[in-house]
Order: sequence, then C-alpha cells, then structure tokens
Amino acid sequence: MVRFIHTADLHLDQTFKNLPIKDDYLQHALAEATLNSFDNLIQTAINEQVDFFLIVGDIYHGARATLRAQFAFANGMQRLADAEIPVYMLYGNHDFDADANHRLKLPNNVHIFGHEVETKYLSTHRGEKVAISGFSYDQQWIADDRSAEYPTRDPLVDIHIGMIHGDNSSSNGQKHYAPFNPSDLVSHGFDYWALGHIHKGQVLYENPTMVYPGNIQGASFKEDGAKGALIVNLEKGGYTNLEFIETAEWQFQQSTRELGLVDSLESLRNTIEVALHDHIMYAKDEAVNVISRMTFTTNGDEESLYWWHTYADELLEQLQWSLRNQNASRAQKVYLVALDIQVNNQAVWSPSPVFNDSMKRAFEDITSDDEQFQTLVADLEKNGQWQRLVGANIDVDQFKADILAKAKEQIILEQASYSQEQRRF
Ligand SMILES: [Mn+2]
Repeated sequence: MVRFIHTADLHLDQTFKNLPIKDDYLQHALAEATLNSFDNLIQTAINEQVDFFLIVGDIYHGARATLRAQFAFANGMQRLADAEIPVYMLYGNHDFDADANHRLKLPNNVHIFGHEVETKYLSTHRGEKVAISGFSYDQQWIADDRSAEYPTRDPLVDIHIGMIHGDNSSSNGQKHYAPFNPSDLVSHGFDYWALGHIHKGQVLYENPTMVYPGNIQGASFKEDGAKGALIVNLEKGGYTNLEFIETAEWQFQQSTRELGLVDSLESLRNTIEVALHDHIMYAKDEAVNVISRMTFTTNGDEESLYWWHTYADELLEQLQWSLRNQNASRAQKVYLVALDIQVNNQAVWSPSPVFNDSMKRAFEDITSDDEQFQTLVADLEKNGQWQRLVGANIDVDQFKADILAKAKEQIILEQASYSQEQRRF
C-alpha cells in the first residue's frame, strides 16, 4: 500500500475577492491564510510520513507569482526534502509556467512535469514501484482534450497514477481548461486519477478513484466550508481509502434563515443574534476561525421590512463591534462581514400590479442581457482607478449577481418602508 498527499489549487498568497473587510486584524490574518494552510499541510505530510506528495496545479495564483508565495513554497518543499518526501507537481491555468527564469529554484526532491505528458517513476521506502503521468500548462487556456496523450497503465509498476489539472467535459463546465471525459481517463487503466482545478472537493468517479481535493483555503463565500487536502491510501489493484485533512484555519460560513415577523428593534436584534450564535458555536465545535455571512428571507411583510430597513446596517456595525471584543478572548475568531435580506419571489413588491410587472420585466431584461453587462464592464476597465483598485480583484459573475441583488433589495426595502411610514404617520 502507498500513502500519499494529494493536493491542488494552493493559490498561495492570493487576495480575497469581494470581501468588505474593514477590520485590520482580519485583513492581516487573511493575508496569511493560504500560507498557513500550506504550512499545516506540509506539517501533516511530515507527521504522517507519507511516501510522496502530489500537487495538481495552481500552486500560485498568478503566472507572475509573488516572491512571498515563492519563498513560502520553496520553504515548504525544503521541509519535505529534509523529511525525505519526494514531490511531483505540475502547473495549472493560474500559474502556467510561462517563463522559468521568473521562478525560484526548488530543492531536488521536487519533480515538475513538462508541457507534454510524461511519466515519472519512483520507489517507496518499502520498495513499491510507482509511475505518475501528467503535464504542466504552458499557457492560460488549453482547449484541447489531452487525455489521449496519456499512456496506458505501465504493467511493470505496482501503482500507476494520472495527474490532470482540468475540467470534466461531460458536465457543464468551462471547456478551455484541459477538458477531459472521465470515461476516457478510465480507459487508461490507471489506479488513481489525481485531479486539480475545481475548488470544491469532490469524488468524480470510483474504480478507479478520480477526485478533486478542492483548494486549501476558501477565498470567498462561494468557497465555504472545510478546506484542505487528501491523504490517499492506495493498494495495488486500486482499493482506495481517502482521508480528508482540514488545513485551513479560516472558513467561510453562510447561513440562510427566515426573518419571521419583526415588530420592534429588540425582536430584530434577537432574531439576528440567535442566528449569529450558531456561527459562534460552529467555530467552537469545529475549532476553526469563521468569516460569516447571514441571509434572512422574508415573504415581504411590510412591518418586518420596515424594522430591517431602519436598523439592519447599524445593528451589523454594533455586532461587529461586540464580536471584536469577544474575539480578543476567544480561541476561535468569528467575523460577521455581511447581513443580507432576500425577499422571496412571490412577494408583493408594491400595491400597484403595473409597477410590479414592469419592475420584474426590467430585472429579467437586465439579467438575461449579457451583452449589456459586458459593455458596462468593458467601460469600467478603461478606467485607470477601476483597474488599479478593483478590476483585478473581482469575480465578474459574482459582481453581477451582487449588484442585481442589491438593486432589487433596495427597491423592495424602500417600497416597504415607504408604505409603512405612510401608515404610521
Ligand atoms: Mn485552475
């Protein structure tokens, strides 16, 4: 049996997208988060005395890797070298190895796959022979299915592993990241397929096991929950046991609850604090720091929306303030960065059906008109300030979803609040 680490998508030293972080401590902590998760992973590999260590692409967030990321990575590789653990790695679409002169030299235990599919061999301490096949990206996009370039299983080794950084072409994934069809990969007869690229950990296929370990640190609320890597126990003949090891010290957590009926400032505060308590308990139970977002749903009760509209923003500030005080004496930190309201679709936007219909139509038009949105973003990108301060750090799809949700929320809240004020005074 061989025992190895399978990791991918380290994105060392990446910035955190779309996060309204005002807190200095959190900003500082997140700047270290990917590097700390990586250090934890290296320590686990050493403690567990694994036979080898696989990295399936996107070690760095950009082709022009920061020196901070490169020093951290080289340091981790040296620690593995000292523990006599060999590393087999390839570059993905984020860190495609465009110019090797821009990369620090890595210790001799590190074996990097070239731009053509190749097979590397190793013998474990117990004498098991292992073949590993893979390739590195030489450019950001690879539209061709490269799976046919992989060899068939080498009959002379005990274990043959394939590594590929890419997208499952049989699902609706994007098609320019070395797309592959799982059944094509199966036909090569390998014992295990180590995948990379998709940040959500998932087993794509069993017999042989084909798995994405996910990234080692979530970078946004889209990447919530536990993050880390896999320890793989693999027997000759393909029997596989996967152990997930959580290495991230910071987790994104989001919850959605019904707002219920709110008729006072105190009842709004209670509703929000009860939900927040769950996040605090989660952090404690899981022994992890948590970055929280809480969403409340409502059918559009005007009184409840009135109280939300009047106090939610200020309550968020007050809760952030008291969390900061509690965090000082808490082993696990909890930061609440957003409090959102979501009015269910069937909700009445306004007493006027004409207004409702035209509003809904306007939103449908905006949502479906991709061209209009692309023009808007293209205009923004011409602006130097936008490019410098915002452009590189946003996820365009998320940005679109966020501004539409915010606009809709604002209209509904204003409308509800207006009706409520009319009734009160
Ligand atoms: Mn990738």
